[in-house]
Amino acid sequence: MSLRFLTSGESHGPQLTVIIEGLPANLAITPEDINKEMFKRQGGYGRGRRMKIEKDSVEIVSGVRNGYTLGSPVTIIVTNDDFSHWKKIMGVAPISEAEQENMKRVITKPRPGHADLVGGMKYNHRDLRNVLERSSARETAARVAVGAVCKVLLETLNINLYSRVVEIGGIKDSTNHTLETIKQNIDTNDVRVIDDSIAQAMRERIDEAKKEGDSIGGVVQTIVENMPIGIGSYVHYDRKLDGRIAQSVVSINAFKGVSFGEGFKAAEKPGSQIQDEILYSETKGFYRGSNHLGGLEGGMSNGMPIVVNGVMKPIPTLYKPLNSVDINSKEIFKASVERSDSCAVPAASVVVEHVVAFEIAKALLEEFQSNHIDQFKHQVEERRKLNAQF
Ligand code: EPS
Repeated sequence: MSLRFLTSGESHGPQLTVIIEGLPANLAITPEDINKEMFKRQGGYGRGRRMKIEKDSVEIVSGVRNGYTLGSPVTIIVTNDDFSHWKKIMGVAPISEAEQENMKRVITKPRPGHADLVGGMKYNHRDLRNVLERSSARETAARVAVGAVCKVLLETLNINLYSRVVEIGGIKDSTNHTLETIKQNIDTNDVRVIDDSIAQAMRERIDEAKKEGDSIGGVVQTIVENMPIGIGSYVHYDRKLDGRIAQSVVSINAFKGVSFGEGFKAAEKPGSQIQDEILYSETKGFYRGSNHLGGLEGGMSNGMPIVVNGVMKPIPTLYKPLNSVDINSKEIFKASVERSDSCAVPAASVVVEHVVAFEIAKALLEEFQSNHIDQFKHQVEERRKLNAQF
């Protein structure tokens, strides 16, 4: 059995819930370990008013006793503080049609780019709130909680993850920063970009979009350091680690693409500049002279840092009116909303880091089946020797 999780919860419902199954026993974990990551996801320049209402902090309600995992399912709860304003509308109890009319919260005007229209058609919902409550990016809070637990697990193996923003609304950090520079400058500003002068240009671009009632997207990057060799497999499509990471990243709300290492630039370069040469020394064993491929060959980790890039489209909830059609009257209307984020790229970089952490932890636990943490650590240490022994 491998590591798995299930999330539940609506954006304005009482809470998000997540159950994680397959964690080894005796892993030291506290709510604070998770909360510090939740806090990062809530921040970032360009977030809207909702994040001022929420103070995402988790409660662990099963699977952990006196600071250590038991090996049983771990349940984590994130309370939605905004629910206090939505008790009737989002309540479990049935309400009359008249009450529903009075509340004026029935949504019949789908937003272009969101799940609203197709979701309504698919599930036969005439109130599109029934779609948007679950399709909202609020769900990513639950996935960060899962990833935060996985990061704690990975830290016990000295595997660390770093995430940053590389582009917002066309403004790029094009410098080829070393891993050391990235590590030293991570989390230093509110756009999560390494270079402070670029951060200012990005903030100005976000302000401009906000003033125009528009939204902007960007590119984020996650790096996984100190990955053991041979995680994932070339033998079957659904065991390839890059394929699994790609699925997870593109499943994040508003993500439209993923690449590894130099990614789409590989299309422009000759093979001699894209493959990473194989070198050997007595002290290091086998190693690579470069990392153009982002640490993955044949669907397996090759020991170099794993570099994952994700592309986020601009958020579809816009203040700027776009054409759409009311599902009841069939009249064309210009959509306008009360509340949204103009840019969630910095927050999304945190989400990518956490979904990657889950996929890495899952692949490692599949490779090294373990009931408890010492067993897991021992097997990973043995694998690390392979490089010098092969
Ligand atoms: C979202 C709209 C906003 C965002 C929300 C995603 O929420 P609301 O409609 O309540 O103002 O803030 O993101 C989150 C709640 C979150 O936790 O990231 C949307 O339309 O998807």
